[in-house]
Amino acid sequence: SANLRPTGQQPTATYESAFLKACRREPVPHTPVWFMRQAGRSLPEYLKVREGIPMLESCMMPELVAEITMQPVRRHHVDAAIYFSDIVVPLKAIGIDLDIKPGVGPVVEQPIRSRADLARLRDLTPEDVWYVTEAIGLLTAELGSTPLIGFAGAPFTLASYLVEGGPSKNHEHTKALMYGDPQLWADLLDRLAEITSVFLKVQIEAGASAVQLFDSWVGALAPADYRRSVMPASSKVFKAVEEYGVPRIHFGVGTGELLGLMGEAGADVVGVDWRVPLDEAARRVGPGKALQGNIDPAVLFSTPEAVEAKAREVLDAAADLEGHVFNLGHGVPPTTDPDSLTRLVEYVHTQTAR
Ligand code: 1CP
Repeated sequence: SANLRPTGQQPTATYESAFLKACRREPVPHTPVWFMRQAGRSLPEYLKVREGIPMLESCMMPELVAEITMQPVRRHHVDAAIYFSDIVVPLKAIGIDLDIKPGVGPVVEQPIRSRADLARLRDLTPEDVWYVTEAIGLLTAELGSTPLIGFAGAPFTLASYLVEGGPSKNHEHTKALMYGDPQLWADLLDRLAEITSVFLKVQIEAGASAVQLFDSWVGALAPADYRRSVMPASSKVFKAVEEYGVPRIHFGVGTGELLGLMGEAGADVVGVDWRVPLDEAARRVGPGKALQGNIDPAVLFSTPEAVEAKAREVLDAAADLEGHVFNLGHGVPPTTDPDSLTRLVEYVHTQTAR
């Protein structure tokens, strides 16, 4: 069957897209490209439609979400769209009192640090995030053969916002809980795994062709702590969506020492930041998985020649990979010149055309 999903019909052209082929480690017509945080503040058309609308409110407006998700596809001709939302949206949807503050990020009014606090994390239902189903319905109609990537925050990274109360450099409260009360920590991550699993299922059932689990801040942990205190919850999420047969991407920043374990957790594609060359990352991850990445986002502020040289370096390191999805090593910085991204997509496509 052209469609591995048990429900609905996915157009064969989507299944046969370069992005999904690379995720499945099949031969591709060209190396597919998309960018983490490709929608957003680097695009003037984004700033225009978001004017006067708070971030979390915008995530609950299906037509606006569809428009913002389409913007980088139209402008840059990337090989995949990523659903416009934020990792804290499912937490907001179950009634956690949080906001996304401009220039700061997610801020949680009452952090979760005790057994009693845990009771505030109720189950997520598809009805809680009706706007996601509606927006993805609009998107699959408009995207044609371009696949849509759904995403969620991984249990550790979500926990870091909930426990710290907002963005944090050293994740001190989070680690204090993890080391100091392992049972409460395990229960917290398990709760978050349940919520995240439902959130990803909703996106896949609505039409997402792949999912990415963002464990952005898990690079703060040593491998032994990752294996003991994080991997069970992340594995649970990957297992929960396994039956759909859509590629599962797993990404974090500063995770060079964790790449093998992050693959082992249940990913089909492992995202790599800019610190580890892809040939070395492939050795750490082992066979049977595709890789995604990994040009340093900061090079986008340099000259077009420097961007091309760096892109060439990434493609050379990826030459022997089983499957490669070209991406940045982390998100598009807000002040990036969008033309540098358009040129980069064009460069990778022409350099790798087969
Ligand atoms: O390409 C796209 O469509 C972007 C959609 C998107 C994604 C994938 C947004 C919109 N947020 C995210 C995921 C996300 N959110 C992650 C994982 C990805 C990553 O590592 O970058 C994380 C850690 C967050 C949390 C978050 N939300 C931050 C980081 C704060 C910190 O701890 O340093 C910030 C600044 C936000 C707000 C946010 N999310 C998205 C946008 C466009 C914004 C900016 C707010 C605005 O425009 O008002």
